[in-house]
Amino acid sequence: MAQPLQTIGNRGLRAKIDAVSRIKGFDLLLFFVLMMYKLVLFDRFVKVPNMAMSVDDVFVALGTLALVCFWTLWLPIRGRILALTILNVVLTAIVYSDLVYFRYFQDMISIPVLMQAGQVGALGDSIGSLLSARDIWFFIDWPFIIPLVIYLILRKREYQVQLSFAQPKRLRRAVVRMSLSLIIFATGVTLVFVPINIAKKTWAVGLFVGNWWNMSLYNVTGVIGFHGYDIYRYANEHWLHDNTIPAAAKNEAKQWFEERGNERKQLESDPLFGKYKGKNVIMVQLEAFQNFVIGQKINGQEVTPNMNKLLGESMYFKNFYHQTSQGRTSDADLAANASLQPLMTGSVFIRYAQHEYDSMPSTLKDNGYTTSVFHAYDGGFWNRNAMYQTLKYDTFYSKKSFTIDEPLGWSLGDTSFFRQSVDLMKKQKQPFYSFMITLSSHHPYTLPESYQTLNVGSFKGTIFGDYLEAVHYVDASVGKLVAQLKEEGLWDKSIFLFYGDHDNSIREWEPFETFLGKPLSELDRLNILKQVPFVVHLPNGDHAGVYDQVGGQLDVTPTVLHLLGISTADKYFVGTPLVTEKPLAGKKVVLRDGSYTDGKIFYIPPDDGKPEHSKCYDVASGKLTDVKACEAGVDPARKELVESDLVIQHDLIKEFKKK
Ligand code: GP9
Ligand code: MN
Repeated sequence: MAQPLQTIGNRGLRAKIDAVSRIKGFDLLLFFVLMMYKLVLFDRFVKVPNMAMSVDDVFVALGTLALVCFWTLWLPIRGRILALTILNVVLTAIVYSDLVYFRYFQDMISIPVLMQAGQVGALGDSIGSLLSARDIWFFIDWPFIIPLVIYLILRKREYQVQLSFAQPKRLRRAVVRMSLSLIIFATGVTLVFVPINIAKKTWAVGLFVGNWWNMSLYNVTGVIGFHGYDIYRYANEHWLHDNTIPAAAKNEAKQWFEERGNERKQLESDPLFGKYKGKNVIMVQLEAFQNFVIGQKINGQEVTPNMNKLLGESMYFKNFYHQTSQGRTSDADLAANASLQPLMTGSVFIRYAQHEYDSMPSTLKDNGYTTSVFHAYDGGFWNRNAMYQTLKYDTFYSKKSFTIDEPLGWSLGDTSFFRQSVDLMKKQKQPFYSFMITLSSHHPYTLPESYQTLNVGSFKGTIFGDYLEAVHYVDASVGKLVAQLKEEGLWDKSIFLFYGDHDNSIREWEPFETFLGKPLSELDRLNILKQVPFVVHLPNGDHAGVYDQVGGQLDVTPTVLHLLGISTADKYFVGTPLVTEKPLAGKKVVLRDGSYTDGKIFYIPPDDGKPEHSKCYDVASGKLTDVKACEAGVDPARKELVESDLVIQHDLIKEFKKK
């Protein structure tokens, strides 16, 4: 009897499927091909500049896939097909979630992000706009492989026959499968770890210690490798080590912070405490802006003419230090807004964004302020999306909030950045706290020819000359910012302040000496490297002048809150207010490496840890002096670092506040 056409067709298809599925290792091959295609697709879609997939990245991606699937060979054929399909679905979901998250946050999803309530949820309303029709390419295989797998699994009998081979054959097959799985595992390890180790030793030195952006990790590890590393990183920091600390250590930390709080409490009787109650706070963190350029001229031209003018009506702290470590910009931000010492390794923004902190934005928010932070770069950089939520800003205006109408360097030119930021802040409910982080003067400082308006003479074309040009441009941008704040009527309603985040990483001293016209001693060099300007403009130009008392970034928040009359006695801050009628006696600035200065002496700890190799400078003469003159301050400086680290790493602020 003639069979219906359809059945014949089905039979033909079935026969083909069966034939293909009998090709040894076809399922594994298919898994690799499909997943590689999706990983390449992810890379194409995120398209981070200078991070396109290289040959090494392809090896790493293949290696991570091998490590994810090698164990499926232990399973009988049907189990293996099912496991590979589940892996495909799960990995596709992870890769695609990363893509959607990246489109909003310019970052990868990490464990701290998943644990941070609201971070992924923040996508909520925007989710529609984050999906694109071309995303269908990630799922294009599912309508084929899922029914195929169901079909193959249902064809139980066929496979039962395959599996009912005689006992010795079974053993042999098991041995073959185990060996194959071992080979795949070993290949995976090699493909992943060889290129990563080479990168770690060459162009990505320090990436895994002081990493600055999950995308930079992704650039070396790929998507799957990133998540593997992220799990390891989190487990290592939170579970693998015994993180409990003795109650006595906690009490000591609490006591230390309480004593600091008391010092600030004493200053509440100062006449300046609360003198500017209710004023807006507009604060600028300037990229790589060092103090040595302030007031300097080159070939008769002022390097920072606008700032020099502003200094005439502002408080200028000329012995002010940045206190940053490996976390660079993010460390400066932490120091200035949370008044805690950055960690020795890595960035607190990345490592401990899920912990609790007292901060300028959270304190001001509690006091009725609208709080925002502005930075025209990818929001995921330095893990800002997560950290700014932790610090309790109302709004983070990252690159996507700005129109790139003045493309410059990494992103948007500071002039336009300031203009657009003020346009946003002027609409806010007052009083407000607005924190702006600039970017145009970022290493390597090269500006287009048309932006080079300073005659740097013999420095032309050198990194030092480019730095001076960049600083000159930033100065002009600050000048325009001040003019706009005046036009908008915000100038005298606000405390305006700025400081530099860290040094410019130029380590040849010859151009500095030529520029400053004098040889530089070790102490001079240290001061040049560590000092950044700190300028506070108070309404009506009150208290303008040059102040030589020492201070550092950790003092910024206590200073602002002091002027606004908000007590910080019970806050877990390290710093003390700098703008007081009488400077705090015995004030010391402690730098991350354990060096400290009180303005009279400058202590430098020994490189090799041997106390006899430490150095003590007499600041007035610039000469080395007896180490004994510095001794008394060494332990207190170390203690400040230890207690600050303890509080950050063990989330003690949360614990202390519960009690
Ligand atoms: C980028 C900017 C630069 O967002 O903060 O950071 P840096 O490299 O100076 O630490
Ligand atoms: Mn920086």
